Amino acid sequence: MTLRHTAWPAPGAPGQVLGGVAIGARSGTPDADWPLQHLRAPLLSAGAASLQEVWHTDGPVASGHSDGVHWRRSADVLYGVIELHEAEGAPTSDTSPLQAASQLAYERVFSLLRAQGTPHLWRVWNYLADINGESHGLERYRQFNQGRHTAFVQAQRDTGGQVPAACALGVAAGPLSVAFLAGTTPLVPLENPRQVSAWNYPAQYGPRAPTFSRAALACPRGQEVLFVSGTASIVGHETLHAGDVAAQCVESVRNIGCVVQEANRVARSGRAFSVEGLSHRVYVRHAHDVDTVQRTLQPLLREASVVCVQADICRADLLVEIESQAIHAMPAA
Ligand code: 3EB
Repeated sequence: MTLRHTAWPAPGAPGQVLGGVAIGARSGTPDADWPLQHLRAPLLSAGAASLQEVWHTDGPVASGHSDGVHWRRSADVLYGVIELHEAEGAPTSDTSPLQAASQLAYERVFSLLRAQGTPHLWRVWNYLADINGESHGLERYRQFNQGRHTAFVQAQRDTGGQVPAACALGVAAGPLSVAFLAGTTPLVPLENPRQVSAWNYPAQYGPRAPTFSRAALACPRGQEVLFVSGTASIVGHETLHAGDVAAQCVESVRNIGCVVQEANRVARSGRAFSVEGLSHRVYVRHAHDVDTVQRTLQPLLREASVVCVQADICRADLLVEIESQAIHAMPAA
């Protein structure tokens, strides 16, 4: 499995495409015939207005559309995307449209993964409109958490411990968009000793805790992949440095460093992961903070690849969130 950044639309790339994400302004590109998540958020990094990140694999692939999920798989890895308009859920008197749509999206993902024999959900990218807005007496991120949690319970999946790495960000408008990587082999979930596990957050952050692990190690054939979830300036369960975007950047990188250290206790490729060796996507709440963010991160992340995107973070007091990943080859057996 490899991940490539390309201009959008992508020139013919070698290897088989599994799927990917297009970040930034839509430019009238015809939809790809492989699953492509559209992250409808401004790209803040210097250069182009849009960027495509594509997962490649070698060997034969199969693809399909199942119940609204567009997917493509190799022998051991499946990438999929589902976009749902909130009206497509089945709200009841005590579930909001967003909650119902979130539950439905995850139910469809889980039934696809069962059918495809790739039950292990490794990494999920969640985007929804107006994440900090309130309706039905609850912040919309918390409604999303309720729907996601219910789907995990109904599929008889763990809601703590063996849960995927993830991120959940707000965009200005558009459908609920969920992309995911899953596989035939279990992930090794990782937690951050400086942070309360998100699946164990106290009720002050909503009636249902978020269902994600701080990071996951997954092993597609011959490789070890580290997915670090969206990571923010949270210590214990509390936000630190409200109002100070530079300090939030430093705290977030410190958290990523701790998770990387946890990964290195169990990694088996023989090569240690490091913060400078990961590639990062940085979500910045206020576009005008991007210079401060880049200036603060540069000495910490050095030569690492960093893509900055404007998006809303799931707590109103968070100004920045960073997610990261790296792929290491396993030594030949
Ligand atoms: C946090 O640590 C910040 O709900 O899937 C980070 C990563 C966050 C994933 C999710 C939320 C999610 O609580 C927010």
